Amino acid sequence: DRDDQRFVEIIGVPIEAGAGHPGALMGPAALRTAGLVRALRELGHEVRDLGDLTPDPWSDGDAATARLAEITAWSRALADRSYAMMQAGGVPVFLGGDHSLSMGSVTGVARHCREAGKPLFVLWLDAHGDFNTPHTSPSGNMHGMPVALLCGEDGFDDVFPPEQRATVNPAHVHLFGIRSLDPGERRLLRARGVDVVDMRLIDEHGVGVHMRRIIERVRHAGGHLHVSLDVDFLDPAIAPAVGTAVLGGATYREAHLIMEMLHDAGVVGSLDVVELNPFLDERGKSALLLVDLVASLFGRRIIDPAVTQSQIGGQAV
Ligand code: B3U
Ligand code: MN
Ligand code: MN
Repeated sequence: DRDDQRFVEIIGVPIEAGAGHPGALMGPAALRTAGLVRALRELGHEVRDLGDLTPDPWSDGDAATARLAEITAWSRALADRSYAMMQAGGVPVFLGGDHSLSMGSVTGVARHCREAGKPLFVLWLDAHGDFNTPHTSPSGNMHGMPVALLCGEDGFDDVFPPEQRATVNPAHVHLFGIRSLDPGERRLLRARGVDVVDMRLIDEHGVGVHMRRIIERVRHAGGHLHVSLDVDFLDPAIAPAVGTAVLGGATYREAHLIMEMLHDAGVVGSLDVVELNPFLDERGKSALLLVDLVASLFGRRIIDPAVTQSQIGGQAV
């Protein structure tokens, strides 16, 4: 019996049009095969799997136009669904699919938070900043742009109609695990005052210091924290199932510690798990690791601590 049981609603978003490599559309299926629903139920949570989202049909044209039309269709459908899931009072979990899906998931969450008068904070666990715009992107891939869209940057006018738009304050965004930025997005991140916890900071201070700082800020504001977990946040040695692997990622133990601290703080209200490309996995190990990390985020622990934070002089989180 635990006092932290939640109502968790899961939805698959099998989109890969935002990525440079095909395969991410198999992500939701692989996460289900790896036992995501079972792991959450074993922790005592009430879990409802809504299946996969289906967007309205989109019109095609040349390749680039078709890709934009497809991402637009998914984003609009997901923003409405995400809002509805928030209104239902549970913790929505969005299974990707490439990271462009966060344009929809976070927009729906932001609309709910705006109406509820709750400050929204975003923790973006990623190797990349995902702060390119159509003007700065070297690749044109939209999975490298969702944070810029969410922060209201120019160049995304056609993705959402005005009545569906809901943005995030760039000063409430925490990028974490960053080790690859393009020149244009680096300039924009600085200009907008986004907090970037890069690998240099993590190596020097450890993940705990920065997680405590972020958690404290959200708690002090009485805020909602949306966590967006890109598989490439993790080191490719432990999570090879990504199209855009970058050396020097988070270790197994850093990643679990982050999830455990987030759970104990009780601030996480919504989650994306994105960029899993099962076609590139090794015997399902990345999918299985992600399920274990989500389980840590939802309360799985090695043993209930006998020594409390105050006994070791740690800062309460
Ligand atoms: N910053 C590069 C690479 C990239 C961003 N996100 C991913 N890759 N997954 C870009 O294309 O915008
Ligand atoms: Mn990434
Ligand atoms: Mn990403």
